[in-house]
Amino acid sequence: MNDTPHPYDAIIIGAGFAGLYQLHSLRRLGMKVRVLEAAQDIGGTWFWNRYPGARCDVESLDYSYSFDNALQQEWSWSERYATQPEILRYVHHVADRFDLRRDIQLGTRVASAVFNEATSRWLITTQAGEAFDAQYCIMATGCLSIPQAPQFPGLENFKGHWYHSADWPHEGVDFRGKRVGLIGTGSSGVQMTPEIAAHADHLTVFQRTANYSVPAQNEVFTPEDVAQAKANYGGRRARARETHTGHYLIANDKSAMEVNDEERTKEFEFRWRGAGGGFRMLRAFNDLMVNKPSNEKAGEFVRGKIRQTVIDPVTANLLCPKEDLPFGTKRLCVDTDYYETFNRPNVSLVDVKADPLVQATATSLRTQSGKDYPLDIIVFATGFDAMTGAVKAIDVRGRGGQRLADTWAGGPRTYLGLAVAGFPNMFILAGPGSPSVLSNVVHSIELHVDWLTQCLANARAGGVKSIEALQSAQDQWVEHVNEAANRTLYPIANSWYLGANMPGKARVFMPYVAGIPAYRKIVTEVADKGYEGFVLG
Ligand code: N01
Repeated sequence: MNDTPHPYDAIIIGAGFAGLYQLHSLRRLGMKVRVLEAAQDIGGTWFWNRYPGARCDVESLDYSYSFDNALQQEWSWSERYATQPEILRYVHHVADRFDLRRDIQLGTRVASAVFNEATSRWLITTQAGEAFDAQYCIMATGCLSIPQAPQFPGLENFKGHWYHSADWPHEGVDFRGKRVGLIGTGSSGVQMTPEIAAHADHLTVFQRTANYSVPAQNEVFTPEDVAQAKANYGGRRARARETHTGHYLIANDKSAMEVNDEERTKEFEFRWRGAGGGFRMLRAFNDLMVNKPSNEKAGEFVRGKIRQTVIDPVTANLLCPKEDLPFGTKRLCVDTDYYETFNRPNVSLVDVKADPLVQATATSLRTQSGKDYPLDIIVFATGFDAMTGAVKAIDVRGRGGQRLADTWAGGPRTYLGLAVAGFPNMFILAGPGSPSVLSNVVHSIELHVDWLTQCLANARAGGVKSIEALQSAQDQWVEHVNEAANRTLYPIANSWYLGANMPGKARVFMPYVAGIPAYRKIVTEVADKGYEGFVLG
């Protein structure tokens, strides 16, 4: 253990999109800042998730920083939906351009963060025992950073190889000549399926819940596309800021029930074939996520597409999401040739809801009924301890030694998704209680970083040493977040938005569903009223 902790104004935990922009912003205030990053390089999510086919489901022109016009003018995206390597190159470009690396410490996993009430400062200690003393502790730890995989007994004896989508070998995996089993049909599994199928001898997809997937309609940008996008970038960003999710898209302001069948199908077709992408599909009508009959129309449309695409009717039926899973209430998947892949002779689909996977043997995965699936490679695309996992993995202790993990045992409780009562001078970027994963998360990150940077600048100017959310303000916010969610269909699904994918995790809808403009208005008013709901000490 280091006796004299290194003193900083702020420690930022995580060097993904949020951590990098927060570092840049606080540096501009003249603060002494250090970023601690567990991985061996920067990039956060985009460092870890390098599985075949990994790409963002938000368009590259939106999924990028807007804070610096020169940056967005000099960087050229090559595709509508960028691949993981391209996004990682962009992150590196940003780090180099703004000379961020000198304040980032890689390979450094934070073990604990303890608040000192006498000094109003945080003692942040790494797993290696290095200690940092900082006025502010900023969690830029990401919403999807702690991989989650079923603990199959016998996996340790499996003679082949197994991988998780979020911890993928840097050298890649050679699937040629191999029998591959893929568990999970969320965004990661859906993206990987066509890529693995193209190389493996045989791919078995183990599906527990059929989810909805819509085509990305990805395209390679021509030089003219890029020039045009750059010429209109200001307008694009301005429009994106005002949409519900912070994306540049056209939201239809009609209900799916106020139009006739022909008009409804035309709109869905336009979004399926032309516009593409999940967020555009969710905005095909203004009530898809709040009105069951409207939602069901979207669900039926996708099921129709699956039945048209997949030749074998049994497989098609199995791939069709059931009616008890409303459209879009689990994160809508965005794919390229996912359903088409099940027409390949080397791909099979297994229903592991009917007959769950229960164990691994030396050479296979075995289901409850005793059926063995012989495999050379197992791929887990089984998701994450989302939204709270990375924060709770750190032993965070606030006022009176209270542990954040205990405070959040019944689900995350925040004020504005930014701060937690009892944990002064600690902030969370794009975490639970904010639009976060329901939005263009880079936009949400910028919103949070800009708000927090201004808050800390004001605190410094006013001689404020401690900023703490009031318990009453937090309670009201949590209630508001829940009410907003309960007005939608989202809570019906057993999704990771609710923590339902994690055994034993409290079932609480974690992101704020009312949209970016509404959220921005609230946080702006809070600041304008002298940080209402916070105690400035
Ligand atoms: O994880 P998931 P993900 N036996 O939790 C199944 C973002 N993302 O990594 O639904 C069998 O969505 C589980 O089944 P069920 C995006 O926000 C974005 O795919 O729980 N199956 C489910 O099918 C996304 O939502 C991009 O019944 C088991 C799957 O594993 C989030 O990350 C790309 C099982 C997990 O799906 C997470 O996506 C990738 C078991 N024991 C990710 N346990 C893009 O931008 C779990 N499952 C495109």
